[in-house]
Amino acid sequence: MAELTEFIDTVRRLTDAKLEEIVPRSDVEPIRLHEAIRWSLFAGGKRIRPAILFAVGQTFNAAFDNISATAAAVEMIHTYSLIHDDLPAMDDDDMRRGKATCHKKFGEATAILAGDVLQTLAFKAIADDERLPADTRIKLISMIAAAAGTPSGMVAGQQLDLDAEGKTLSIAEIEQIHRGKTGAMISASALAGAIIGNASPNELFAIENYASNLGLLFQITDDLLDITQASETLGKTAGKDVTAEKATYPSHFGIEKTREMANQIHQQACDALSSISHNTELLHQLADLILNRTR
Ligand code: GRG
Repeated sequence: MAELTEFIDTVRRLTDAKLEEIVPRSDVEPIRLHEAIRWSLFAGGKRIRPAILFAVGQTFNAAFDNISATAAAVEMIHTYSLIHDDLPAMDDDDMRRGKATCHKKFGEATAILAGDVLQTLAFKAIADDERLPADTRIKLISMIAAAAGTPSGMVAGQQLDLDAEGKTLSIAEIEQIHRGKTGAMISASALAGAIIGNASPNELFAIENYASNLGLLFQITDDLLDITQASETLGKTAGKDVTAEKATYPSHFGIEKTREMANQIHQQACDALSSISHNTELLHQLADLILNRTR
């Protein structure tokens, strides 16, 4: 695990350096918008999606310099989604990444615009990345845009999640929400690493399977942490799922059964790696980290 901690530190350093290049400190108007973007982007997120992207890229021998811009892009899309998710019209939250949410600090209009900038600049970062061949950039943009925007993607998952509040859902419906809201961008991060590393169609298929289990696992552990951890540890308001009557695995199955399911899904993620002939130790370690995470 010491190796994984070192790897994640490297990922954080490389991703943050690229984000600093894309959104540097600036005293050009509109300064308020600029500060709002940086407030959320550099608030101390775990950088899990970049970690998945770098780990898959490394598995297929991609150079780190070829990964950084896409890693920054997925983190920008993720941060935009968190800013918008926290708005009063959605989850209405005051705390994110251990700080005031973007709209609490800068107002709703600026928070919406900060999210808009992050989303559009994410695609520009990939389009402008001259280290990658043009066809790779187009593949990445198309795949990531689909993960965010199609009916099985992140935004649609958010809509289903909002629609589900206060309702009793079937397990298939809960899973559909999770696969969209959380899983789509986690899968996109993994697939981006495989695309940059020129993985074969069979390897892409295996990574897709690994990542779709990882995405589900991430959301299930998120649901468990929401119940079992304090707000200070999570850096966001704990216990909100129960208050908002959210459809979650623990609300459906209870905590113990949910833990068992998390173990099974972790195993499925690991099994999906067995057909890959490259060294997948790092990807196994990432799955372990997500299963056992405490924040
Ligand atoms: C508003 C378009 C739009 C989409 C919202 C990401 C999302 C979709 C909503 C956030 C609420 C939530 C709990 C989503 C599940 C995904 C998730 C666990 C997000 C938090 O990701 P972490 O834990 O956050 O990686 P950090 O802050 O560490 O980056």
